[in-house]
Amino acid sequence: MGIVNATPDSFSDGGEHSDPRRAVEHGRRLLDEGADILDIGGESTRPGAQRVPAAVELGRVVPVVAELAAAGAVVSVDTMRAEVAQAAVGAGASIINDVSGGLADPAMLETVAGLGVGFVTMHWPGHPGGDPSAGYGDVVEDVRRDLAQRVDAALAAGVAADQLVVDPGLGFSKSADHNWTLLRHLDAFAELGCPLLVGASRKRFLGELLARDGAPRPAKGRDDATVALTAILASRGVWGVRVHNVLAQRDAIAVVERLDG
Ligand code: PMM
Repeated sequence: MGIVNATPDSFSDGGEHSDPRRAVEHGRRLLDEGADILDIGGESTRPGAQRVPAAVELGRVVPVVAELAAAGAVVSVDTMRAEVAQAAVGAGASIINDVSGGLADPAMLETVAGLGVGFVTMHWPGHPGGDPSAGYGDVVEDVRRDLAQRVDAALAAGVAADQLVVDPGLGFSKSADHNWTLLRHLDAFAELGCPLLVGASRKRFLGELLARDGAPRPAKGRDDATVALTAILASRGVWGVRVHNVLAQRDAIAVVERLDG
């Protein structure tokens, strides 16, 4: 899943693709590099980001979805708003990727169910309207339990079981240690019975791992570490990785597929 951030303030590539034309160009490049899905977002979720009005998010996302879907891409839209999900699917999107797992907008699950599209339910206790100070006992068990509840809520709202994907939400209300613990225990999520998506690309915990003299490695210097993780995740049977640099991940996945046969 290649990331197309149509926002001026995302943490690793914010601003580069905020003009819809440039976001479309970027999406086409990721398709050429072998992306199976393009994930288009019009609202940054980085720590401290302000929410943007729905009209602004719609204006950023819909034209980019329309062009990339018309170009043959499978398009996912990274949104917490039912209204944006509806318009994006009208423009050709076939997956809604909601970092709040349907909690930020009470209309989201019913909307997705009615649209009959895929739904990525991500774990984020500090979502807008959630508890930003939520702590963990056992992070793996807590995330597994919360995701199980989100899956149950989606099914109860009428989302088809085969349309659901779960994501542990690395970095969302989680420390670097939490992220590493979750990555070490991804098998705990298998019992949810849904494909697993993981978004580690260029995240801060990789910058902290690669820090020099106490200074985290800047976001664009984190791609090699992202590729290393992608290879491991692919060999553990993860369904998808949400990444900025598609070509390098594709190469890693080709190696794993050839080796594991
Ligand atoms: N991470 C970000 C945004 N959306 N969606 C899913 N499903 N999983 C993630 O880990 C995730 C996400 C933040 O990263 P970005 O600002 O580079 O898009």
